[in-house]
Amino acid sequence: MSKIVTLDEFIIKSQKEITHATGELSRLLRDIGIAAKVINVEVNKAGLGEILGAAQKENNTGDNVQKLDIFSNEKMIEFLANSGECCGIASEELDEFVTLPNVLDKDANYIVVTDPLDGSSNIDVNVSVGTIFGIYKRVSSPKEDCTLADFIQKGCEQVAAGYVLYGTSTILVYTTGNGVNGFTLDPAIGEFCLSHPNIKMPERGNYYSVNQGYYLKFDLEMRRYIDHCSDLNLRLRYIGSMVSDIHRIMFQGGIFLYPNTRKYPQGKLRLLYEANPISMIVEQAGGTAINTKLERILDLDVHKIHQRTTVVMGSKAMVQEMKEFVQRYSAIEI
Ligand code: AHM
Ligand code: MG
Repeated sequence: MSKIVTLDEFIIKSQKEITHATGELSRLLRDIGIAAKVINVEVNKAGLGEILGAAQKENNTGDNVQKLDIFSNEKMIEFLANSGECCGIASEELDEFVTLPNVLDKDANYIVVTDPLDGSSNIDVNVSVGTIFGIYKRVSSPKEDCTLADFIQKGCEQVAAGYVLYGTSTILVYTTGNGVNGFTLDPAIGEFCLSHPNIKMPERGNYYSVNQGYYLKFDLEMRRYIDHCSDLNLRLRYIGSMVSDIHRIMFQGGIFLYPNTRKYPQGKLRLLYEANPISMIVEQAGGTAINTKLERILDLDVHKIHQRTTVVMGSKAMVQEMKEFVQRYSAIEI
């Protein structure tokens, strides 16, 4: 029987392989893993919300059942604040970034960007959701509070990125820029265990993932490309939770698109805490991540925390083919 490798063991082992590693990033990743476990417990009992609420009323505790995305946000902040390695957080649930005070009398050298519960509209109907995170080294002085400059670094400056998918099982996938590994939560021992080492995205796949309900709102070249996917008899899969849709593509190959629409002329997804972390993972697994202007997402300038972007990501050969469609049909439209 092969030995179980837990997330903590894997992080420590990987740290040893990096010369001059200080252990700070490892501690941060470990604490994100703990926050994910706490969020997982709550996500799993989401359907019990009303029952728990009623019980609380009877007990007159005065507690409110929190919305899960707020709960997840608070847990991420709480665990990152305790880690002592994180000086600030930007989150989908916060208008501005928050500054975390130094604990343990040491400088905190990292900032974290996160969508604590992506696709949260799926919760009420028992469909998968996810947590997304990206980690950067701060560029401001460790002696001061973090600044906006720490958060508006390009995605290619991330030192680590990952997601947690709360699906039929709970899986944490992360990269520190040296390949991608996946860890499934074993409920029996309460640990994330290495289940998908060195994930490589297939060059092609049979899936395309896009909200085809917006078809008529897409630009001509995008409509042509989607027609092409349909002509090829590719299977359309769209869960409406980016983490879940991308996770399928990580293993089975395919392409995920969220183009501009009339409602979202810049695209809907957020560059900082959705597109950039997922792009780092996709690229590290051998895939490609660009916007509909065919620019590499990780090279895009970040101007503000809640900036939006269009997204095309997935298997290398399929994204390349999509690029050719855009080049061909946008030329005709001009
Ligand atoms: P959220 O962060 O508010 O949950 O929105 C992000 C989600 C993505 O997970 C998903 O890909 C997309 O929004 C779905 O949007 P739409 O319903 O427009 O297809
Ligand atoms: Mg989101």
